[in-house]
Amino acid sequence: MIDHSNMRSNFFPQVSGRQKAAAAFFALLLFSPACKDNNDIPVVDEQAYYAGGETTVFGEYSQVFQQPASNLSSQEVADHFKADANFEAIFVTAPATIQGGLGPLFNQNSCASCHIRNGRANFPDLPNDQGGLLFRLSLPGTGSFGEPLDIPGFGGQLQTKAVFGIQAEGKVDVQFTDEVLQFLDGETAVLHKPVYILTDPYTTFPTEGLMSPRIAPPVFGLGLLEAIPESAIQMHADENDADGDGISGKPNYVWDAVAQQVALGRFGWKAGQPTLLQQSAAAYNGDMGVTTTLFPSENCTGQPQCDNLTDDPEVDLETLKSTAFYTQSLAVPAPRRLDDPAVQRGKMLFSDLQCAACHVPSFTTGAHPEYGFLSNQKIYPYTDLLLHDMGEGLADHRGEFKADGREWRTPPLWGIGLTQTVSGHTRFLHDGRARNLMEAILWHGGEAEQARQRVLKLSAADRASLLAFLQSL
Ligand code: HEC
Ligand code: HEC
Ligand SMILES: [Ca+2]
Ligand SMILES: [Ca+2]
Ligand SMILES: [Ca+2]
Repeated sequence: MIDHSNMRSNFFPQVSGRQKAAAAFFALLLFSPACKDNNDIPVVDEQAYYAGGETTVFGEYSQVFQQPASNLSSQEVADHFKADANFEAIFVTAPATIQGGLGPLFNQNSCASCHIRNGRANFPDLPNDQGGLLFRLSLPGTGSFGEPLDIPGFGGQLQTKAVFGIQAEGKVDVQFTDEVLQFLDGETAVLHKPVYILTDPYTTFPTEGLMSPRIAPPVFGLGLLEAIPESAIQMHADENDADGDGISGKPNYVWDAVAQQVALGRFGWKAGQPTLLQQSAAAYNGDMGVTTTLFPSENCTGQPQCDNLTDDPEVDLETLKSTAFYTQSLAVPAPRRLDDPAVQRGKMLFSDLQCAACHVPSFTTGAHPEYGFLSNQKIYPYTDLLLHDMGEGLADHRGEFKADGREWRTPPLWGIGLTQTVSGHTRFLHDGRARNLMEAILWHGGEAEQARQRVLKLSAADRASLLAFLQSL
């Protein structure tokens, strides 16, 4: 649960104009070379402290991803805390008067047990693993809307747990191979490449079956991402790389089960979900075995071990909407130390190295269809919400609507510097393979290969500055 002591403070970083000028002067003095546009004294964009616009909260503590947006009305605050209880609610096997309906197949029994403190899940090799790494499944090919094809007997997701009397679908073992990389200055980094092996399948798993590993990502700020106008996202798309910079982001278009039509995908590591309502309903169904009005069939329909009946929704529409509201009404944490010379240097490198071409620093939200507090906010998410070919090293070789087996959605970077504080680990990327921020960068390939090559050529001081910038977010 949320601990409300001491952290709803709304302090604005106390930096005097003179301190800022001094910091800027030092930045210039110490770090002049290389950056093209370094002739001006770097100016701190004060507005960038409000990474989530008026929703922003300030502070650096382990519950900082669990705060309600700062601009909620008192009614919305009350709704948020009701929604918080849904996100935390632990489901149990039916029949039960409250929170019944877990399974028959599931990965976890509550939203919060994967999205721990609303941050990212632990990788399975960490001691307190709670199953927050799950596997999407499909057969090669696509359905009529471009959706992945279910595997008979397994569906679209591997559930590693089951209620009494039913067999879990299987388990996954992970093994690593190491690759050593060298920076131009001779320093080395080791990339830890996971290989996943399905074990104990309850029935034969087809040899052509595809598996895509996905770690639970942070869930704050998502209402704001939902409110970015589609046209603003499309503006950054450049599917055929017309401008020749080597980067060709493309939007995903996915099935919207409420609107019954194709819609822009925004959520999930391949942007496979169009709205937070649908993402939440899919999570209830796939991750917890809990049916809703949106997805009323149990996740093991079609399996010989299930009754194949469509039962009453185990969560009603009001609760589903409320759970989605939780992820819509969380605050974005403010960046820190933006006036630190190393952070400023890192920020310049971030754009010079081409990171900002995909991790687009800023957007202004449009009118959110339901919640005014998300509308017209200048935000700093560092994502374009587009799909990019990230090369063979990160490929899962499994498509999802318009995303192919090498493409991933640029993840937002806001709050990434708080990962250690919130989660007690620093595992990154779609399956949590990277053990720190530098490894995450060095895994980049494909459209980001040029950016990666530039990072390998940086001096140790510049590498530290780039990391200092990421840590400030
Ligand atoms: C078994 C672990 C697990 C459980 C339980 C779980 N999630 Fe997730 N969640 C994930 C994973 C993994 C992803 C990424 C999915 C993908 O890429 O397809 C995700 C993605 C999301 C996202 C999208 C985040 C983004 O940045 O795009 C939201 C929102 C979300 N989950 C909400 C929920 C809610 C609400 C619940 C409970 C009803 C829930 N989750 C339960 C693992 C879990
Ligand atoms: C071509 C687009 C592109 C470029 C250029 C790019 N990134 Fe990324 N970045 C991505 C995508 C896509 C992912 C997710 C990949 C995955 O999870 O497999 C990612 C992931 C990350 C992550 C991990 C995020 C998380 O939530 O786990 C960090 C950190 C990051 N990028 C930083 C950088 C930095 C620093 C640079 C510049 C040196 C950069 N990126 C350049 C697209 C890009
Ligand atoms: Ca159920
Ligand atoms: Ca399944
Ligand atoms: Ca381009």
